[in-house]
Amino acid sequence: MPLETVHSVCALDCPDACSLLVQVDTNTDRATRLRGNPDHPVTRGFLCGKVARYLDREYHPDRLLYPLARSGPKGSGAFRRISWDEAISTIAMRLKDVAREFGPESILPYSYAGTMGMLNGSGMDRRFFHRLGASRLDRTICSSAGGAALMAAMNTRLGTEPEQFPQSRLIVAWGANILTTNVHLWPFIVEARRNGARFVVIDPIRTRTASLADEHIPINPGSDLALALALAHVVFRDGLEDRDYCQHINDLAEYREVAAGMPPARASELTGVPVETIEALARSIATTKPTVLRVNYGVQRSDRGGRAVQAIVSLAALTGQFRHLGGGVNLSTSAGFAFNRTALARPDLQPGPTRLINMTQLGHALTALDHPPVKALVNYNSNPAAIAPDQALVHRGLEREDLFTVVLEQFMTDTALRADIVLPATTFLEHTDLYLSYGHYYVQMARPALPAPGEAKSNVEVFRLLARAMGFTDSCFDDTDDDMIRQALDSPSPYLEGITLERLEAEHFVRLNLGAPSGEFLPFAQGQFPTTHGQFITGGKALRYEPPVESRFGAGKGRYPLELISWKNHDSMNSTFGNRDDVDADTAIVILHPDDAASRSIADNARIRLFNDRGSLSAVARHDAKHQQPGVERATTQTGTTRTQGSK
Ligand SMILES: Nc1nc2c(c(=O)[nH]1)N[C@H]1C(S)=C(S)[C@@H](COP(=O)(O)OP(=O)(O)OC[C@H]3O[C@@H](n4cnc5c(=O)[nH]c(N)nc54)[C@H](O)[C@@H]3O)O[C@H]1N2
Ligand SMILES: Nc1nc2c(c(=O)[nH]1)N[C@H]1C(S)=C(S)[C@@H](COP(=O)(O)OP(=O)(O)OC[C@H]3O[C@@H](n4cnc5c(=O)[nH]c(N)nc54)[C@H](O)[C@@H]3O)O[C@H]1N2
Ligand code: SF4
Ligand SMILES: [Mo]
Repeated sequence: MPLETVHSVCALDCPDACSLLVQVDTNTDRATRLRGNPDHPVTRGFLCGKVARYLDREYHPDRLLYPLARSGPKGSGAFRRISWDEAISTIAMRLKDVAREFGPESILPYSYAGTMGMLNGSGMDRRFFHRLGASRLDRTICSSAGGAALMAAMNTRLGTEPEQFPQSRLIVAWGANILTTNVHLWPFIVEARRNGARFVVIDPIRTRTASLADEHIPINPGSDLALALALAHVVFRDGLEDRDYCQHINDLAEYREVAAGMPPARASELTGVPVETIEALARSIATTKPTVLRVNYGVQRSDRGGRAVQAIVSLAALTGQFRHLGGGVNLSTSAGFAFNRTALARPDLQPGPTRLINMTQLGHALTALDHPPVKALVNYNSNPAAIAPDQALVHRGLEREDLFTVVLEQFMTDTALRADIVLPATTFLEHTDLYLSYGHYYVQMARPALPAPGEAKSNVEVFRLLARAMGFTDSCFDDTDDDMIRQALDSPSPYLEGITLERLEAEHFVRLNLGAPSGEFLPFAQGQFPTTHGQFITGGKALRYEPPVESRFGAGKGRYPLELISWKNHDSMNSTFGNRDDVDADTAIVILHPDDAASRSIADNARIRLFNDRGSLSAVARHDAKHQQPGVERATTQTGTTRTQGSK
């Protein structure tokens, strides 16, 4: 069997952005093996469990192969095969009609990070919708609060390199389930611990990461801001701050004042963390150099979660951790990838100002928005019927007979099922793209390793075809994939200097030009934050703690007694892989403490209904005293495919 090895990149929404090797049988053009590329300095040749089996998804018999048009009532699943010509001309005609009658803002694109590829995720699609004058989508569903926190504190989104973690002496995973969502950081943590580092996890749940820590600090959900302030309180009170480094903090006096208002005893009541634990952790962070705080997106998913992140990042400034290799904070590295997004997305093509619709409010947008109403939805790289909040309302909107919905998909998702036209999409193994990472500092590019099955096309190609059918003659719609990669790399940022398509093609991954070799990037050692005064901003008074409204201490307290955490499923990626049997088997499980179960007479494995004012969820109850605190429930819900639709 003649074999060839092709380089690729995992495009899933994951900080690791793994470098991949695909072994292809050149007689059949079929992949025979998929593995991690051992040469990548961060992802180092192993894969997570999800993608180790990606070829099962690639060759799954349920892959969409041909364009489909709805042939029954909305959502009934009745479709007929149509040609690409018919699909494209129908879509163009309907979009033109809708634009003529209701204005182009009645058309809404809906996409997120099904692929992290720049061309297929924020390239030709953006050009198309800008030129059309469609409503713009505010892509808020995941990381906006945390991103805003980094911007407020440092005016950039940079984080400690994974390669530096072995030098850390104290690693705090704060709302970060590393073994499940960012597994390539783990070997660096193992190395650090071998060198004597302590590993502490702050998480309401005893996750698999927490159970392997030196110390797990369970915390009440949404109370991290109180903990972070109490830690600062102890540091100030005991004079443990890094005085020299504090010169780089813009609002130090205000920060001290706010922290003074959160003594450990008060924080202990709010967070459930014992006073002694708070005192010890504060001392340990202040006196252990270097300490690195790995914060992930768990923390920012509650009221004032952004401020909680800002308070956590502030601890690193207060204790001078930014000075040291192996110190600081790692939430995101994405600002390193200063691609020329204007050239990619061409916002200048917009005919004028257009409205912005928050993607988390899709249900409202589809059912209540007026002037103009949303009359056409073009969905790609996302599965809103499964992942968008207020799901019942989203489904009601998607099922409107007068809504024209186009879905570009690899599988018949819950969203595709409710479409008028479904277009078969390529996977990242089948198209060209350029990749950033939000967990390391290597730019990557991938060429198709495998042929597209059936008549599947890349998003880039589909939006090119649609642009032509709409009569858009701007030359940017003729750009090839390579043209677009060159345009994206043509950036004024020094980080991208010297990084060309040719280099990416030859080297597959290229380190950003950060002015320091791997493991030595220390941008804030002398302050020099890209803020107005070059100083770090804690937020001062804005860090005031208020319990989340729906938490046990919030304004709505007592209304509902339990707090629910929807953490990430180990075996799937948001709703992707939801069609796998083993993932499905683990779907819609609510894990609760036996005390909470007993007081409600809920037996282990009983089918239960979980509800609040917004909706309800049918799930199987599991008792767990080892990993669970009383009062905190944990749900894994997939609802990824037709098989599991409606379970949330
Ligand atoms: N296997 C797998 N990997 C993934 C994904 C997936 O679906 N599956 N999704 C990807 C995506 S899109 C993202 S955004 C990342 C997310 O990656 P993470 O942020 O690491 O994942 P989460 O499970 O959302 O949250 C992390 C931890 O925060 C905890 N947590 C929840 N609320 C709080 C709180 O109030 N305070 C504290 N301290 N902790 C809290 C949760 O119990 C969880 O263990 O993962 C990416 N990787
Ligand atoms: N139930 C549930 N809801 C969630 C989450 C969860 O874990 N569970 N996570 C939350 C978070 S943190 C996030 S970031 C969002 C994520 O929400 P989404 O970004 O919608 O993520 P997925 O559910 O994985 O859906 C991505 C879809 O894109 C498709 N896709 C992948 N590549 C391509 C491509 O190249 N072209 C086209 N046309 N399609 C492609 C995949 O087949 C998949 O159906 O969801 C949020 N909501
Ligand atoms: S999902 Fe993340 S860890 Fe898994 S292969 Fe992709 S980039 Fe790597
Ligand atoms: Mo996310």
